[in-house]
Amino acid sequence: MHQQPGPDQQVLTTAQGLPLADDQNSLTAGERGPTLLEDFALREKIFHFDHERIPERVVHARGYGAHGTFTAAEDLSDLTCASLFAEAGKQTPVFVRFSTVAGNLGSFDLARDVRGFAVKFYTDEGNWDLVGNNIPVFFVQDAVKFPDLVHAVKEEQDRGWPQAQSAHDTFWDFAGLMPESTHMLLWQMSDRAIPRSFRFMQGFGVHTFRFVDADGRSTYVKFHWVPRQGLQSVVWNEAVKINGADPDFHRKDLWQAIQNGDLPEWDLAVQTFDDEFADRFEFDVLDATKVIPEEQVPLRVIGTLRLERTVDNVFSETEQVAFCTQNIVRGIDFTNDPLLQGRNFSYLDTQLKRLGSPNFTQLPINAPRCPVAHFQRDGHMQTGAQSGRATYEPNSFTGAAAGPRADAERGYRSVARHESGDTRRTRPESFADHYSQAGQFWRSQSATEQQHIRMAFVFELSKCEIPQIRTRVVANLRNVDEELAAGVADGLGMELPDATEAHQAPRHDLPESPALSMTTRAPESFDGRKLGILVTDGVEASVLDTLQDTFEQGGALVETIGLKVGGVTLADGTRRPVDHKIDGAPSVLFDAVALLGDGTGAEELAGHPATRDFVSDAFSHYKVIGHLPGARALLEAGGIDGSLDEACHDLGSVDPQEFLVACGALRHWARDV
Ligand code: HDE
Repeated sequence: MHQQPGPDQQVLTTAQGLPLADDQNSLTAGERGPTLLEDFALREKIFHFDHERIPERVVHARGYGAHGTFTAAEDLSDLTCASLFAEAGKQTPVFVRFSTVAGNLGSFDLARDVRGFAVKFYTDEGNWDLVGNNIPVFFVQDAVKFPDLVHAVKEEQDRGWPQAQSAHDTFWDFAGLMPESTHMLLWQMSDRAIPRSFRFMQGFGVHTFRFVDADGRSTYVKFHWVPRQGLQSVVWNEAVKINGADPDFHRKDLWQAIQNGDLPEWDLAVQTFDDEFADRFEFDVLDATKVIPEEQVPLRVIGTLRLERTVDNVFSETEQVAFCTQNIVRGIDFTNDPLLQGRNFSYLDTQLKRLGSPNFTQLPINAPRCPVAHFQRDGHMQTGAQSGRATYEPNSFTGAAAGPRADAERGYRSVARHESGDTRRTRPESFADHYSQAGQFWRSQSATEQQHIRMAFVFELSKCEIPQIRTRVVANLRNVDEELAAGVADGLGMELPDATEAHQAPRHDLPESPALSMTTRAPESFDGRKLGILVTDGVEASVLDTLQDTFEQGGALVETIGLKVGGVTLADGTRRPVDHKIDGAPSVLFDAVALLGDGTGAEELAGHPATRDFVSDAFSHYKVIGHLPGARALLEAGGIDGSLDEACHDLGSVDPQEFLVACGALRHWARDV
């Protein structure tokens, strides 16, 4: 059907700007005749459509981005001359992209996986890309093993599955044969790999970098992003169900939070140290499979990142953003970490493949927000019309015709460092301890965290069809912790194999590092989290309103769920629309739930199979539950009426404010499920 443009509407044109009279019909010879080749409007439209896709990222394909601002906390000139840290309060625009690693662009958000945490700082001296993850260590020590790792975790080539999962033979085959991955496996099997949302996870630069001051003095630095929202994850059974109920759970969460003005924030903190510390530290600071415990080198907060704006166009911004680890600024430099050195090649190379032209730096999302002047010319999709006469230097022209020149004082200088030695392909002996920090991580977890790690190993290895693959991994785990290995072997129903012969004997005396446990950074309140209210006909309007207002004033998001999306009829006869129909909003989508039911309304809802799952899942996922006395039928439907515990609150007697405070607790782990 043809619609004329309204007074404020633009006229539809071709890409050449030609206004179109009709976009409903192609040009044919006669009313029912063949389509004419002459129809340039049809050809142009379909031609462009045919070319809409670009190659997805070979890893981190599925991601979600947002714009924000970084604010420096202090003048850091004692450590670095990077201009973004020059004074307290200095602001730098940023673009952040979060991602999963293994899945394709269209995969689900709650894969058990590492999350990317990539930040592009548009500084006044060029772009700095801090391309990090939500886990501070990595699977392999040398870039040469990265393609093998990724091939192993991606879907298997002879069958094309599994999608976005490490729970299959090839991944665990590789992991078992690469003992250096053991520390990372402990993190990957922890709840960190199933975060509640991007807003509730840490970020890490992983490698050791350098800060460089104005005199060229360098200090080693490790970067950490610490969420002011606290750390929170879901449980595995929940993750599996969220993927079905809402595959876009994480991207929607970030979008909703920003749209609602609940702007997420992270502190940027650093660990800095010198050569003397590096020499005496138990492990090599160039080895990306190791952390430096915060108890040994404490964090220093140097600024805060706030995400403020969702993108206008996901393709132009989130898809076309091109992070490159080689993008650094004056005051920051690399180290010889062999993983980092390899990355510095890979990212630039991959952007050319994805974006098709070396001029990808001119796309608005990638373009620096400071003056850019160089002699790089032409190429596919050149959008700049560079002026002047000389396109080389030195040249003898003067003024604008001469073009730009390097500035020995203001320009970037690499740190002067002394390197020597024979060329060779060997792994340094200082990288040889593959188990000790894995053991330290394990011992630093709470009992609940340990249980989840053990269960994750059992789940993943149960998906491996080849018994020797399971055996090899458990043999490696014996070098981490005997109890862990025995627990996993028991869960798999197998004999405990002999321990793998370690290249370097594991140490079991590294002290616990409480900072490695998520429990030390749990959220302090329900602020920024989501309450799901199951509501039936017959509920008092004032009860629903007070609960909703209390939570919203406490910074929470509230969504209501009923039998029909058209709404419920409250006790006073008024109709109240709800946000979701029960089948479309299982309790896995909420951090806590309230069951507001009454009489026949509650009985009717209780008869629905989705209600049973809503209630029983909320309970078995350790959630705080509020319930009105009239919601008895709902508790019965979920089979939990006989097992209510101290995290199940009777909203007939408990004040909504008290319930809000109770919901602030992460989960009721003590619950017997
Ligand atoms: Fe990446 N990685 N990576 N990686 N990585 C990519 O670049 C690579 C590594 C990380 O949101 C690719 O643009 C190699 C560690 C993030 O756009 C590619 C090695 C860490 C993102 C690439 C690593 C990361 C990527 C794919 C081993 C944490 C997503 C598409 C030497 C510190 C960035 C792209 C975004 C993306 C290569 C290891 C983080 C192919 C060769 C360690 C967050 O260039």
